[in-house]
Amino acid sequence: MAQAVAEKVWTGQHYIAGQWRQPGGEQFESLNPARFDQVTGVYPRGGQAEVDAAVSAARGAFTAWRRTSRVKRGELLLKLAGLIERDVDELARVLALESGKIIDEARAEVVEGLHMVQYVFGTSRQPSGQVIDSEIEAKDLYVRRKPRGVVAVITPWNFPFAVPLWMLAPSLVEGNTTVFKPSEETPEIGQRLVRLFDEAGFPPGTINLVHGIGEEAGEALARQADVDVVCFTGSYEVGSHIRQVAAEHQHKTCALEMGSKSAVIVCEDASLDLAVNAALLSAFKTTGQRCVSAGRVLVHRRLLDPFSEQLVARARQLRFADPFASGAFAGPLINQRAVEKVAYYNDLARQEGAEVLLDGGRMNDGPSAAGYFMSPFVYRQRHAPGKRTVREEVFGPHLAIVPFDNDDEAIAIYNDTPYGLSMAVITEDYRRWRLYRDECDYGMGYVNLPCIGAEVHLPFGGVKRSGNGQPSAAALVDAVTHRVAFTVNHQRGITMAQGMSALVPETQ
Ligand code: UN1
Repeated sequence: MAQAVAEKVWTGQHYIAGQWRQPGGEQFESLNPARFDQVTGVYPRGGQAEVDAAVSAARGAFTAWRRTSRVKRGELLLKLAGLIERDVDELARVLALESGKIIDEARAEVVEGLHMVQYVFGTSRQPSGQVIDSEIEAKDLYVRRKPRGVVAVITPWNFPFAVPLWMLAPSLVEGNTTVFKPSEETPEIGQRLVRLFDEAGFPPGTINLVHGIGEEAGEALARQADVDVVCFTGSYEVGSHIRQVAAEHQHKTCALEMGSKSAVIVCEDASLDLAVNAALLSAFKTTGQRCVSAGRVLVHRRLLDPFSEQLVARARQLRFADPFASGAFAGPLINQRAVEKVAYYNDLARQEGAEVLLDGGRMNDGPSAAGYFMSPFVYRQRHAPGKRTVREEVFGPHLAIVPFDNDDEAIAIYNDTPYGLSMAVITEDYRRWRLYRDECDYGMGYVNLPCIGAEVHLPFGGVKRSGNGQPSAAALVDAVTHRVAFTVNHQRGITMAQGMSALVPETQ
């Protein structure tokens, strides 16, 4: 067992039906990825029994919650926003310690979560439907969104505060009740968030928390028959499994955000400085561990040499260090499995004949050796059939520079992966970016920016293996509600639409 962190080790509890519960039984530890000899907390390892209890609590709370005024539900979110604002520093500290995200980024993530809560509060006095004219003058047609019921929220460690709020806040304001299973890598920040929901006064059962391992608690939650919607962000492998599990029940729907091989595309007329900055931020911020991180930068052959030179020179200077160290650009990877995966792809790039420009890898010197630190690996590689490193997701500081000769080729290369999440095009030509906008497969597109950094009042999701057509953040409302149609007649007799006769023969 690893050594305890000097300050107090956190202890986890489930939160079910408004009660904090600490059952005996198996537990799991969470480690500090920057100092993996430090245990940050110990958490109960939830399974079927806890999931069943949490889903039943959510079901029990549903009727009263959906009958509560939408405006009142929104007001609780306003309260929650105030509490997040009060605790920004402490939340950022917990997030950085547990996930390895540098403190500046951890803070930005807490702010992103806060923005989501503020945005959703703002929707609570917005229309929740439409009134539409009928072809019959005496009728009014209404469309109204209704909550689906119990929403399962299964979230990743790389955005352990903002992503749960993308899902929880819209679900709750629309009148659903929720069961939240945070990643086992980042249970503490998930629990801190639920403590704030509790403090804000959300009624018992509206939000429930079950800690546990993905294959156990996560699986049980996705499979639970009384769950209506599964919201999931994570890998394609787990997401596609969840999709199959959800399909076992007729009523269950899911909103999935999964892997990517996102890219920055540097056109021949690009501003070189801007292109290099955008590529560095896209590839190496968050140590390449955003779903939207760029694993590829496609570069017009005319700029290939100066771009590669500048990028490598600048990448060499980036400091991957403890999240609390001043001047850190990014922190460690999340765990040993992640380190092995990145090392595997670095080797594979060599085997596939890449020209390695910056030979990164595990950092074994000084304090870095005590954490999951890796430095950037940058290589040039032609796009060709069978080359895996330019198509598969790596989720770490591993960047392919891929040359192209014209826009059509760049678009073909960009689209030749199983994914479609995020794309940035760097160009000074307004005609050109429109072509990329329309021809590339993605969910989030950018011009003259990195391919990371979306704001919460946009839809967030992807196509192909990156999503299932149900984006999150501002668009999640579509996944957690259904739209009912309602027709009201204001005359005493009945007139049917489409010219159909409403005459019913009298009995003789
Ligand atoms: C993720 O990529 O896992 O767009 C979430 C961004 C952030 C969210 C990223 N707002 O980079």
